[in-house]
Amino acid sequence: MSRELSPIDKAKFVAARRAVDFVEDGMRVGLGTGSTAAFMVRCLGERVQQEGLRIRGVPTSSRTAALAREVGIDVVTLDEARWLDLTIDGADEFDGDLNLIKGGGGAHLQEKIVATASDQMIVITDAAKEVETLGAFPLPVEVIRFGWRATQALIGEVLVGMDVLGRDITLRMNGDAPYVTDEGNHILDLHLKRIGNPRQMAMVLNQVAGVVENGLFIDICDRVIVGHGDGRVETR
Ligand code: ABF
Repeated sequence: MSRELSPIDKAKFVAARRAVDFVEDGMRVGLGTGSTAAFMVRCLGERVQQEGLRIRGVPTSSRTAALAREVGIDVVTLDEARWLDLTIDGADEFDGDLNLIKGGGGAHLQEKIVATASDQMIVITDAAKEVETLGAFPLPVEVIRFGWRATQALIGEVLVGMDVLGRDITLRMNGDAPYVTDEGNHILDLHLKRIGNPRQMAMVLNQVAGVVENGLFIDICDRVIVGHGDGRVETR
């Protein structure tokens, strides 16, 4: 799978392949969403097919569920698994404290539920995702559809007192229509540019009426595996 890849895809692939080494027979594994996680699912599928690895996979999105079934992974729901041994997922940004911004793929609600119902979370990324301070990537916030414009205004008000560089909030679109998540909600993207206090931001946002979940993963990630285009892999 790795021969004809572009440097960025090679970076994602080598990180994904390294993460799969942590999966042991009999594990219940959370399966992330995004292109890096897709490499991981395919690598896991190879181990299932070639080694007879016995795992139960809990997908974090409908897209991942389809791919996992395609490669022969035994897909179960989180309720059936009850608890997970390990979740492997991608990210949009990570900082020195291994705090993350996730949700560029529109699945951070289910991703956060799965990750927090796991003994361990491993994030797989390329080197471009490593930042000094979170926030350059727009922070996704999942909101219920009812009154989403009011929720947007309320979020704008709480941002006034926060340590950020930007305060634009946009409704994520899917073509000409608002994006709708697997749970039937909308996503607001917060263009904050720099989040001075991610821990505080994560708590404040989830207090706003209409907010379901934000894309800040604080104290959830245990290990980040960083891939490089030349095939090198680092662990944070
Ligand atoms: C998903 O992976 C999302 O949370 C995040 O936005 C995405 C990163 O995508 P990619 O691996 O394609 O860069 O888990």
